[in-house]
Amino acid sequence: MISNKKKESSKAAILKRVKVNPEVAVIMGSKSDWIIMKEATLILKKFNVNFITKIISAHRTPQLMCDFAKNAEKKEMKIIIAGAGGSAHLPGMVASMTILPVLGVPIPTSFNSGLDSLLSIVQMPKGIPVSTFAVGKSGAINAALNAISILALNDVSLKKSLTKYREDLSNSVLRMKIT
Ligand code: AIR
Repeated sequence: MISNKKKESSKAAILKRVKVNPEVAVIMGSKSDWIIMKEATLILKKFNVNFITKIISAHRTPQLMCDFAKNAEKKEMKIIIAGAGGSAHLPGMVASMTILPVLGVPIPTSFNSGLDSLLSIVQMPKGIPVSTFAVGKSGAINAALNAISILALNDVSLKKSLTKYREDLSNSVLRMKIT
């Protein structure tokens, strides 16, 4: 027989664990992508969404990529944000090994400002989707906001925060003045 006190503490522990578990993974092909991908993490922090960050290169650490993608769901991840530049195969390859939503962020490169990254991520053949965002910081920010809107489907407080964020965005435009 478990006492009420014990019941309460085990309940609290489960709630705490659920809250602590990272729901979003922010992965990238190289440390050089961090300057862009950091923007996604700043948004996630702003909304109090727990996340992990990891450097995974599709062609330099293929085994790590497979292990990560195959275990992400078991680790209770809900969304993967993946940034890569050049021949940016990381988001597509990860998407091929998990049914979690993969949000791809094309990293700017010296080739046409990152057109190579954009096309590599956006041109997935049918069957394995990768949601693709703008090249660079806007893309990283929007990928995080999109992750939040997906999580908000089952999270009332996140939905409220997102609504407030949109209101603030509108107000910032209404306050704009041309002097
Ligand atoms: N990259 C790394 N492994 C696979 C890919 N596509 C990308 C990184 C980075 C670019 O190659 O995402 O944008 C250059 O990486 P580095 O390490 O040379 O700076």
